[in-house]
Amino acid sequence: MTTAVERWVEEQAKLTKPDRIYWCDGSEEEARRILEIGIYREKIGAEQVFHQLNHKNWPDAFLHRSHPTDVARTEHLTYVCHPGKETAGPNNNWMDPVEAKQKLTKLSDGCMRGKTMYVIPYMMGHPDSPYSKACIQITDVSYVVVSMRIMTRMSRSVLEKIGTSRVPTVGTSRVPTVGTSRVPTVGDSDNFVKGFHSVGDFDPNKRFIMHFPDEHLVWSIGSGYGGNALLGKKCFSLRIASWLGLKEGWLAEHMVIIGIEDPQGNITYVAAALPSACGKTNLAMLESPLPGYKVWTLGDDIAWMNIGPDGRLWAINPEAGLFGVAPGTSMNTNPNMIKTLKGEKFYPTLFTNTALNIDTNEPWWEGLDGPVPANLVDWQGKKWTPGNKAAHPNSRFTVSIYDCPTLSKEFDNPKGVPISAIIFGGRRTHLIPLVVESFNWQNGVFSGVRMGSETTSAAVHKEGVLRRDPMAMLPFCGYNMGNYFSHWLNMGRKMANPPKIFSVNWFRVDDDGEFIWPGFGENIRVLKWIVDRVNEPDKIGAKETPLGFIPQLKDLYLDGLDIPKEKLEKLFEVDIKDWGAELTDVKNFLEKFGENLPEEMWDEYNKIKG
Ligand code: GTP
Ligand code: SPV
Ligand code: MN
Repeated sequence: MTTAVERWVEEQAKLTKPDRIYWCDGSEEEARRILEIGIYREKIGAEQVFHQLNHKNWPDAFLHRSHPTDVARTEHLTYVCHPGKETAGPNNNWMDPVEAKQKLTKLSDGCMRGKTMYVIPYMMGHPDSPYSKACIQITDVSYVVVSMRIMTRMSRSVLEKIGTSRVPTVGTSRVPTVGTSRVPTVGDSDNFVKGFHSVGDFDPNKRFIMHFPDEHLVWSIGSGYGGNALLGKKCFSLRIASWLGLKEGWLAEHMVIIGIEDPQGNITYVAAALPSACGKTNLAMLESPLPGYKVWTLGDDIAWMNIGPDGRLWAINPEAGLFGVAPGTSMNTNPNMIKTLKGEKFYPTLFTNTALNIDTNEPWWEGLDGPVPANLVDWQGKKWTPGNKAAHPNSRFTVSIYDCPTLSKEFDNPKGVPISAIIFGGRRTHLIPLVVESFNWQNGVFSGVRMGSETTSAAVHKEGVLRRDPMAMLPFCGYNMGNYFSHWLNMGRKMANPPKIFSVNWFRVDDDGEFIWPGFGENIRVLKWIVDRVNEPDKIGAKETPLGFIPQLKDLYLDGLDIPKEKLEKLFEVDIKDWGAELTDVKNFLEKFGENLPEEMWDEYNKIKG
């Protein structure tokens, strides 16, 4: 008797016509074999392969160069295919599912000819967690297989889980306008998330990342880049999972999870949403310069949050690895990440599109410690000349979270950790204060909704342009964000003890365009204020403003910081008359959601507008 997984794989093979089908077991031995083949291919001059780096300085680390047109997420080619356009909302590209499948079927016909189809069984979340999900991805790229081994819990035992795991309960959500979409009854043995991935011929004109939320299916063709190709990550754990969260009453968010330990040894758990390339990984591994304070890492990109029996919000990180931005990472900015990259617990570590020091055979990127090496090849393997970027600005590493020296001992706790504070933050060079505490849940949800951020190189688009990015989820919410905002409000109502909500901005600049706040490790000073406001609100001061509570300089621990007072004060300026353009921009954005925008958001808007 064939299983549902075997039947699905057979169907995909019939379409894609690979030479071979290989079922991955997720073992280290398997990863070593795949890498060896890639290294051999490099030696004979093939493309899309692996280069072994200096093992002494970077144990078990390999460099991979991607196709030069394929170096970041492509939001304009990413679609969410609900049966109704309204369900996808103005925040998503939409295509009718039938039409989308016809298009993809055509593009996928024979796309794996001459190649191996790898079948990857994996879990998002700890296998014992009630919140985890079993998934299958097929791919024709060995780099994707090795990356998935690092980023997820990949194992044959997942196959046994499929067929016994529970079918998601549907229909508990109280949000009105999703009623048009049909949720198919998923048979028990069919209860797995399906990911179809092929790079096709890398043609950017034939590149699509399509999501079919009701079928728990992602279909991605034409790109081998991270978020486009590692389908457990943004595609499933955010776009599809956010939809499951709406139906089932939980939240899938683009958030860091950390535990902040104070000098008494108490640990307060916090989740923080910042847009792509805006500091999540750095925050997740923060090394505190304040004596007695320590940050424990649970996740750097994605949080799944459920309401526990105690009425609190409990978070798990569904991932098992870190896919982080290389440029700017150093012993100075993020020592724990450098230690993680050099860790030897988990095999292997991958670098993608960094530069290469050809004298020492080490990876290199702008901002790494030490002098610029004399002999570099750039991210495309060409001799580097000063004045050009050596590493691609969105070059990244893929490394196991188990190699992280600050990994929380709760990381593998199937229940997750209880969240006491939620932080929203954007990259804003002007206007937005360093930190603000919201008045209450609804007011905090609005601070997330009106969030803006200047665009980065994590996706293909013009950099540095301000765009609204609610909860850092604009590219990742798998349905109409108007309904997503209602869902957030509903979650607050269902909790006996909801987290406090804060917003932060590390990126305000002075008149010379220099960052005012030192950021990185020093962000612990802001976290300390947040934790104190959560645990001892009467003991620690704050000033009321139209946006929320803001610390005065005396309320922040600033000892040892060498920044003039006038400069620091600039970080907290809130002059509502400067907010005209900002509020107009927020209003224009809110209007896009029409009837789907909850009334409460207009109430909050009007309170600030005054
Ligand atoms: P994704 O992986 O794309 O989701 O990004 P991320 O949010 O994890 O961002 P990451 O921590 O990798 O940081 C991205 C860039 O922001 C890097 O170049 C960092 O050096 C820089 N950065 C991070 N934290 C700070 C900070 O506190 N201050 C300043 N000025 N820059 C920061
Ligand atoms: C992001 O862009 O937010 C990332 C990298 O975390 S990717 O996985 O490619 O989306
Ligand atoms: Mn991210």
